[in-house]
Amino acid sequence: MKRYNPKDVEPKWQKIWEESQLYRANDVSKKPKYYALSFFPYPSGVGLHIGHTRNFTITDVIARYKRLQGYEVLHPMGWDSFGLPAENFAIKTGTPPQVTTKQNTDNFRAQSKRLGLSIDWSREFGSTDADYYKWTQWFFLLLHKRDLAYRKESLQFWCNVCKTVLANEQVVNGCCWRHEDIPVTKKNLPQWFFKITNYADRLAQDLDSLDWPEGIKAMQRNWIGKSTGAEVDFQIVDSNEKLRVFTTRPDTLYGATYMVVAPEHPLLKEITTSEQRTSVDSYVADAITKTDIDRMDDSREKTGVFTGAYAVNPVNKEHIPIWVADYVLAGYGTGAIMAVPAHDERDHEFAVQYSLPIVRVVEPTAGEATGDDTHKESVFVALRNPANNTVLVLDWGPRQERFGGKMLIGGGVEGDESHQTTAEREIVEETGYKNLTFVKETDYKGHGYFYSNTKHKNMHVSGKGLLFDLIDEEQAATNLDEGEKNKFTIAWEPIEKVANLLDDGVHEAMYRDLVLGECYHDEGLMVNSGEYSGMSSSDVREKIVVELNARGNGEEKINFRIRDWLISRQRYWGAPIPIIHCEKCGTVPVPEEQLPVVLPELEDFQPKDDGRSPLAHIDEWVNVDCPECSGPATRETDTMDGFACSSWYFLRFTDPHNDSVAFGRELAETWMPVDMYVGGAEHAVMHLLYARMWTKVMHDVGLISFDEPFKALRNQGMLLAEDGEKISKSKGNDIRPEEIIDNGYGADALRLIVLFLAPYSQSTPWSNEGLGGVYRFLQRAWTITNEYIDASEPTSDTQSSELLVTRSKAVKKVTEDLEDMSFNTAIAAMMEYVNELYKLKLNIAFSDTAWKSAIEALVLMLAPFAPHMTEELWQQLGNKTSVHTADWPSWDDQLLATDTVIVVVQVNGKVRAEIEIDKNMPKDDALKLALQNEKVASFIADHPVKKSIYVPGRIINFVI
Ligand code: ANZ
Ligand code: ZN
Ligand code: ZN
Repeated sequence: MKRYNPKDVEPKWQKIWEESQLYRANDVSKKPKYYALSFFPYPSGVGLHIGHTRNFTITDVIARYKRLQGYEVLHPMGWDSFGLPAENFAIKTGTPPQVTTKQNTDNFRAQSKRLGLSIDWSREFGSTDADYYKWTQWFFLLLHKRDLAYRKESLQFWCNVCKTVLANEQVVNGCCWRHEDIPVTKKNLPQWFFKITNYADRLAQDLDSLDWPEGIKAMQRNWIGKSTGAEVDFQIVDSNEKLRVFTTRPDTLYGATYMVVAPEHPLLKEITTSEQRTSVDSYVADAITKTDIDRMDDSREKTGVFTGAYAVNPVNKEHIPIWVADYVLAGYGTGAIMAVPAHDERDHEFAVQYSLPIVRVVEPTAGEATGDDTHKESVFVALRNPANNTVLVLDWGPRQERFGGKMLIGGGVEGDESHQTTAEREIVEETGYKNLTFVKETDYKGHGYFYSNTKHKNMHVSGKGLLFDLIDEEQAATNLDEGEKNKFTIAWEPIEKVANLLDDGVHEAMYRDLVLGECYHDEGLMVNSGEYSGMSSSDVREKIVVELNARGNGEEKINFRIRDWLISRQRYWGAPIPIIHCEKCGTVPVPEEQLPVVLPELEDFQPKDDGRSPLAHIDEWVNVDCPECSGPATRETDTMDGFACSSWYFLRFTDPHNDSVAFGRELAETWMPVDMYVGGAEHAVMHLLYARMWTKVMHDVGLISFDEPFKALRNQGMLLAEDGEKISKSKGNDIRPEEIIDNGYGADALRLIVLFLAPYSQSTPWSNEGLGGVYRFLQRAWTITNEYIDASEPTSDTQSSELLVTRSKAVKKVTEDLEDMSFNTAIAAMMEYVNELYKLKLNIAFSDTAWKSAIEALVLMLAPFAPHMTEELWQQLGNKTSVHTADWPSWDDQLLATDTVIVVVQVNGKVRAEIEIDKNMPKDDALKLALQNEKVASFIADHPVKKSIYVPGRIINFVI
């Protein structure tokens, strides 16, 4: 028998695949199409790292699995090769980026090939290839023609290390995204922008239709920041001017007790009274030197100055003071606000600071009034233990009909007791704690509407929130009867956790106010609001806007937080912006037939501090004739942000060699949108947003019929070093893919281990032991296949049904896991399958005819994961064509119609998943299986499991 030796097998098949162009995507195939794509990699000098390996392997397994299922698969690769690292390397060493980029991409390509990726290499290109960036420039001109690219002088984020401006998306916590410890500064420069704001609404809306991780969608929605509200005019007292504000809460107008304008507000000078002028002027002079980032920092103490002017609140005609304060930004909304200190945190802080009135207009409410509710006056009580900063939480079991779940202490007022007496009585009754001090109570009520299971009525409970502190932990016997006692359990929970634990909105709101000092921002019952009192805030919001509209005092308004995308970079290694500046004609686009504007070779890479690109210093490149008047003119010397180049590369892969158009429509329609896009989560609001915008532009221009580029997106988690640390070259804990291949484990074992370590989406430490384990598994699969081959041809006419059932079970499990991208459990199932085959081999001779399909299924299922080894085995099994063009095995449901049951899996009593298991599966196996479920695993995360309960055949509950 031949030994399994990846060093023989892998290079052999890589060569054969390359020569036969096995993975070439056929544009005119009749099969259904599938486009699998990994994020555009940046070919860095250090070569492919282990994170790339995980990313590329995930995409490759999917591509291979889809091929076996009969799809025509496009799985291309190219290089996002513009960017600062190559340029910085050139500054250090003098080696031009053109040279290092070529070396690095050669290296990346060779390393990718050694991983056995099923890539159609005929489609490879780099964003630095002139026949690619020619079309990037062409798109720039297209945007320019459609008024979607414009130049404007403005104050922009600037990184002093990168020596270039940055887009808002590239500023992370006030620092450059490449240098997370270098705060950005601002520079006033003329800059090129793409008008992404024109697409804000669609970019937010269309997220709904995408099969993307919810976290990424939420980050995009947040970044776009769609905010629906109203603009409202406030008449300024003794003036003809009106002050217009943007508010998301017109329903809180009765609670607006003062107004604030930004220091840059155009009306400020005019409305400031002479008495207040000096203090306003000095405040403004100070405020405008601060960055918006500082001004948005909520941990900063609020400052401001009274302008001396008043405005009229349009709903109640009250005169309210107008202040200037830097927490209001000039660039958002109208640059002025109505302040509602009872319901907005920033306004609240400011009002407390300057003793401005605070008027509550919304009372916390949960559930909805039905009209026939029975009212009961009640209390909501937070009992705090100052000795260890915990608060008592009652758990009433699963929440139903808006009742139950985790709540504070609560209860009904009896007779004419005060809320405080009620609260004290309830605490002792329900918990036994008796030595308490009263701390405070709310001056408003909360409202809960729910259906009472015991009273069989719709209930409305309303009452104050109260806070008590425990003096000591002495407990009296609770005087609950047995029936009532068992209805709930009590637990002391850490103060910072309680708000998120509480299942009832009113309890949560009371807790946030009493213990955390937070405002109430949600919907509720209107109070102190004239004719609107007693209505729900959401109804009032609509009514007030209608009314303001009718009186000409305001209107509905949608605002977006996103700003236009700044794409100019004052750096060399990017695609030149195809624009010429002429004194006579102004901004002139380079005529299309003159594209590409080739990036000239350079000798001095040093960026200058004058805020201009090194290109600005090459006179013979800069000076050109104006394409319109032929007079003297100069080229634009800014280059495009690399994110422009990666905003359409996925389209170019569909038609990579076209030199008359960026891509042919028919080919784009054939392959696009990308069916599965895989990469890290760090591009949530950069690349993924920009690419969506470009796709929408191309759609609107009529170049393509779809307007979203990536149908499904998945993020792989990070691979960490064996000790759980982040991998970095400087720490010396690097894991090099090529070393693992060279050490004799081979690419197949490497591919298996990066998928086997954890669910693909989770971060996980590397494991050398795990690598050994998957290698041994491959050896066992190899050996049993060879034992089968070496045994003579099947002779008997027996067909073991046990073998057939085992095979069917494994195929079903692996197929379902692959559909869910649950690669680690698919591998575990194949390991299990191999173990079972070894056991069956003891009793069932290889002459049994069922062995053929059992062994073939093993090889086929392993093929996407271990493409080299399985190709070799497939050939040894006597096949003349590639295993990678074979058919995915199927299973026989009839064979499996046995004894399985659906078991509900709970975490802390909440249903999180359902799993299908063998009726007679022992407890430990059932628990293990439940823990492998991705949903369950995500809820448990790294909390220790305190207790596992198994009600056979029905429920599993993990207590964490
Ligand atoms: C009254 C109010 C009551 C508000 C309330 C909020 C809660 P988003 O959701 O981010 O769009 N605002 C408006 N313009 C502002 C500016 N230029 N600088 C700082 N704050 C500004 O935020 C909109 C809310 O932020 C607006 O709604 C306004 O405060 C404030 F219970 O108006 B609101
Ligand atoms: Zn930087
Ligand atoms: Zn001209």
